[in-house]
Formats: sequence, C-alpha cells, structure tokens
Amino acid sequence: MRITALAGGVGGARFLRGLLHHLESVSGPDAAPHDLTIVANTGDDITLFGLRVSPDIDTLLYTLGGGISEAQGWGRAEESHRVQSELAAYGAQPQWFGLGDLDFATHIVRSQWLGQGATLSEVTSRLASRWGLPDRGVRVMPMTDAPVETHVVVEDEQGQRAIHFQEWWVRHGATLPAQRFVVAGLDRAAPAPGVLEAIRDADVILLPPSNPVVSIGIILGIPGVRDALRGSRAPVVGVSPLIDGQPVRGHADACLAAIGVPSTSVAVAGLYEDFLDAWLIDPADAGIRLPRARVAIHQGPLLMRDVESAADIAGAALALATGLR
Ligand code: GDP
Ligand code: FO1
Ligand code: CA
Repeated sequence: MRITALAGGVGGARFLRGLLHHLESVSGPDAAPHDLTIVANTGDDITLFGLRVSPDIDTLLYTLGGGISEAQGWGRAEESHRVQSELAAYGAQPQWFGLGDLDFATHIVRSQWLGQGATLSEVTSRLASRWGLPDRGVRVMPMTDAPVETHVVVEDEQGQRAIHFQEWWVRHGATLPAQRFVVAGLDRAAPAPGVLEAIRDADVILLPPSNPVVSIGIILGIPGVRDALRGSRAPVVGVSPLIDGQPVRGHADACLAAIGVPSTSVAVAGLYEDFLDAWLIDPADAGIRLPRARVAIHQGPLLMRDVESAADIAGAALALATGLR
C-alpha cells in the first residue's frame, strides 16, 4: 500500500513513527508491502552560522531513525553543546537557538552538499539513508527545493515588523501577538520532484496531527499541492492536533488566532474541508459537527504517550482510510 503523509516536526514525526511501528508489527510474509512517502514542511528552515538548518526534516529523520531526543522532541539524543559554547565565547549570534554538536554535523553536511549543487531533495534522501529509512520503505521529501521561509508580522514597542518564524517561536515563545504569517518564496516555489506524484498515486493520504498553520498550512500553500489533494482518488484522513481545544505541545493556538480561526478540532478540519474525507478527534472534543457534513468525524484517544499509543492512533487513521477506498 502506498501511503503519503504531509508532516511538520514533532507531531508529524511521532505519529509517523507510530504508523511505521503499526505497519511493521502487522507485516509478515503474507502482508502487502508498504511504502510511505513523507512530504515535509520546510517553512521553518533557517540559515544560522552560515549553515542551513531544516528543523522539521531533521525531526522526522531523527525520530524515525531512532536518534531523537525524546525529552525535547527535536534534536539528537545524548547531545553535547561544545560547539555552541565556543561560538558563544566568540560572541557569535544568535544564541537563542540551541544547536547541539551531533545536530551541527547534519547542518554542516547539508550545507556542504547544497554548496556542491545538490538539491534539498537529494540532500534529504542522503540524510535519510544514514538513518536507514529507505530499507524500511520510507521516503522523506521536502515540500519544495526552493528556499521558502515563514516569517511572522508582529508589532511591539519597536513597531510593526516581520521576524523569522524561529525567532517568534523559539526566542519569543510565540508570546508576541502574530498579526499574520508571510511565507517568503512560497508563491514561486515548485513542488519538489515526486511530491505531486506521491499525492496523485497514493492509495491513502494521511494528515498527522501537525500544526495546521505553520506545518500543514505551509505545505498546502505550495502551488499545485492543494489541487493535487482535491484531485487524488486516495481517501484523505487527518488527525486533530488539538485535544480539548488545546495544542498538546507548541503554540498552534497562537498560530490559529493569527489567521482568525478558533482553536477547536472542528475549525481545524474546516481548513482542510475541500479535500478531507475523514477526521479523527479526541473524545474530549466530542459533540462537534462540521457546518457542512462532507467530512466524516470519528473519535478515539489522540494522546501519543509513547510509540505504542501513537501506533494505535495511526492504525485507527489507516483503518478509516482503507475503509473508505
Ligand atoms: P512541529 O513542527 O515540531 O511543531 O510539529 P508538527 O507541526 O508536526 O506538530 C505540532 C502539533 O502536534 C502541535 O499542534 C501539537 O498539538 C500536536 N501534537 C503533539 N503531540 C500530540 C499528541 O500526542 N496528540 C495529538 N493529537 N497532537 C499532538
Ligand atoms: N526549539 C526550541 O524551542 N528551542 C531551541 O533552541 C530549538 C533548537 C532546535 C535545533 C534544531 C532543530 O531541528 C530544532 C530546534 N528546535 C528548537 C525546535 C524547532 O525549531 C521548533 O519546534 C519547530 O521548528 C517549530 O515547529
Ligand atoms: Ca515545524
């Protein structure tokens, strides 16, 4: 079965790790082989110390490959910070973004390969090999090879200005009220090679519980992606990133507020209404109805406490999708 998923960082990665666990635990000699294509958000990408950092791609690779810091949800396990300390001693900026030594290696090699003329797709595929993903039937592709960066328009005593998404999210903890998001390069960004095909040729399309605005919303803004989802024969099933109207982690509520959408599971489903077939919500959000009933709402516990609970959620989403085929 060909599965395609659109994903951001931590929420997407934990769900997809669960999905792989589910697929690998049911697979035996008689099971149909699976292939999973992940289209990753790159709007979070940033250049720091001359190095290209792709947080959502790296979170996906480290989580699926077994190298993630479970405590943080991003960055490497068993990490040290000697390089960053030395950069601080030189007074190098910024210091508000924490890069560990092992993580630095990823950014160095990505930047080296990009500098040699490789595309971000090629770079990501080489990084994925290091994490053993091709052998498990997994492809990770950036949404685009073009440099796209999400910025946030904020206003404070310094006046109105746009700052990089990471500065808003990490440095300010999303506390500066966001007036809107401006995604530099998005309208001219071609989908990366294989992205539209992965949507068109999928048997099942999954939307993990990723941030609907700054992860999935950015991928949907790549010209052609939304049309491909609308036109695909594959059922599209999504999982709500909100439980009881609250993000499980991060600041999706602040992002939704900036685009004028209420922080509810049903409102998030409404953002995908033109292509979504089924939507999984937590029982804490039961009772909600979509204004137009094109999307089938299903309930199940959506807290990913560990790999097994994530596998149960992913298995439920997949069963819903296969039931719709
Ligand atoms: P990011 O790029 O690291 O912010 O990660 P994503 O965009 O992929 O996912 C972020 C979203 O995941 C947040 O809005 C969270 O509410 C959601 N999330 C995190 N953990 C869980 C969970 O256990 N269950 C559900 N349903 N959503 C979760
Ligand atoms: N998030 C933080 O809150 N603080 C950090 O210092 C930080 C560093 C970092 C380094 C590499 C990486 O891949 C991710 C990192 N993140 C950090 C997480 C990440 O930037 C954000 O959570 C996402 O981009 C938001 O989706
Ligand atoms: Ca992200």
